[in-house]
Amino acid sequence: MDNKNLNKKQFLIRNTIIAIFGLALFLTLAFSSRNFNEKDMSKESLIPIPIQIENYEGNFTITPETVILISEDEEEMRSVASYLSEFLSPATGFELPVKQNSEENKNSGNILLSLSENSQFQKPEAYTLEVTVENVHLQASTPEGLFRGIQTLRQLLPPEIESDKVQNIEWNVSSGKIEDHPQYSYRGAMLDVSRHFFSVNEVKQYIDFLAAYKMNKLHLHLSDDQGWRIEIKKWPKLTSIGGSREVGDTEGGFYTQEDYKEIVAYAQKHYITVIPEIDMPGHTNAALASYPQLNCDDNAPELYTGIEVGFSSLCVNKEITYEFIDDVISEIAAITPGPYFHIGGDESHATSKEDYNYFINRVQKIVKKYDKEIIGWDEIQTADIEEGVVAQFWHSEENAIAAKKKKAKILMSPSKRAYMDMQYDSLSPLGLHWAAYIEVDSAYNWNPATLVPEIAKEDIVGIEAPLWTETIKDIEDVEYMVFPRLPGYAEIGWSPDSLRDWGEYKVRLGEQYKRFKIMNLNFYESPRVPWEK
Ligand code: TNX
Repeated sequence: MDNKNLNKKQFLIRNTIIAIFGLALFLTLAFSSRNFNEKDMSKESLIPIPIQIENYEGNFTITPETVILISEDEEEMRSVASYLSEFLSPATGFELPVKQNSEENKNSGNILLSLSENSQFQKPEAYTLEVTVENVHLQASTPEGLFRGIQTLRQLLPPEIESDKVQNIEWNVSSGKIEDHPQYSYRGAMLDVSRHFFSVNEVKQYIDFLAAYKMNKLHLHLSDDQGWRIEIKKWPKLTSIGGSREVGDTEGGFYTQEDYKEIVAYAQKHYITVIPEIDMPGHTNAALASYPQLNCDDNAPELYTGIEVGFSSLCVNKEITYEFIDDVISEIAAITPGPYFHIGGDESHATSKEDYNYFINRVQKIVKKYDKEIIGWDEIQTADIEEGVVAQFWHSEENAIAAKKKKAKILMSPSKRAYMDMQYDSLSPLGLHWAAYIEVDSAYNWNPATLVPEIAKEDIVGIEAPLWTETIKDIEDVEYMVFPRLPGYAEIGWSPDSLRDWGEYKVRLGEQYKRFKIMNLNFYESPRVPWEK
């Protein structure tokens, strides 16, 4: 072999090696840049965090050609699918049609919503969301489960999806499979419309907030010392007098029964149950001011627009009191499809213990007569409450434990953790602080099943975060108190405790910054959250 040949061979080998390395480098770069553009489903900042996420390769993209397919052509399925189509429309500018699934529709690019009898969907709100490069498949055993899953799909889309104006971006969804269901069946928030009145539209916005985080109960505090907010046809002065003012002596307001039905229907569309509360026997100055005969001395007090509590009481020993309550419960029960009626029962400091228990026992029978289940603040346990009554723990562990012994179910609303009217810190411009300052970490970092050692997960129906409104005047104020604590309460109610960790959650919450901005929320930019600006 001469030198020339050797050189030629070496030259070939060298070139082959260079070519192999070059190709490897090219493939690595191509692959990693593809990964760079692609989203990884398990890294998405979902709230509440789903039980299980499996990553697939690639993205699904919603285009103007995407069709929303439904497995059965029936009314509720159409309504859930239309909800999705209407939700996607403003930001994408697409009018995605809803069609029944059939062979000819099976080409790719579509979103399929289907009902399945599969055993993994035993809970009505359970869902599976599978996203491949070709399509999106959302499955549940009920339309309610599909609705919850749609909220997950919503968070998998870019934050611009929350915009009400057309955004020219690619509507990519990372692919993978999510299997999910809630820990507690009751996940809610309360809105006090008595201290300050909130319009039907404002209540609808509140419902939108709950629905986005898979909450399913809206508790409306409809009466208190400062205002009676729901029309009762047999007792019209409750609203004409009792509803006329609010805290600060500004103009009040009330819901006609038609307004209330509109709220209930809107909530139903979002798979949210409305729970009406008429607070009694205390917190009743507005009713007492409207009808002299409800007072033991037949003298109506003045309307009250301050923020003290615990000074008023219905006259427990007058029969007219129970006729009044019967009318109120009967009219409200008739327009409330949900199973619950909340009788309040808190802070009745102007009622003797004996009178209080007698009163609660009688009212309990009236609520049952109208086929509703009772919820009351934890004090109601001092009466002879029946098995299955829901005691809402807000203040007294002793009451909650006693209620459990009477076979009541416990709804967790600990004021030190879950009261959205508490200030974040001493500088918060809105809110009170009698229970605690509740920063975002303190709101998140607790477990309903271990907070009171004697009360275990099986004793608990769920969690509710109340928003009392002595200092909250309009929806901007509501947003400030609710965001960003509400998503955390939603996660406490939905996600298993084993998946919850403040250090990890605060990053996911921080990732909501752009979304909150696009949603135009007046949220509190807590310094404890690493906002992704
Ligand atoms: C206590 S919590 C109350 C309400 C007040 C609230 C203010 C409860 C059952 N009663 O009447 O609005 O504190 O934080």
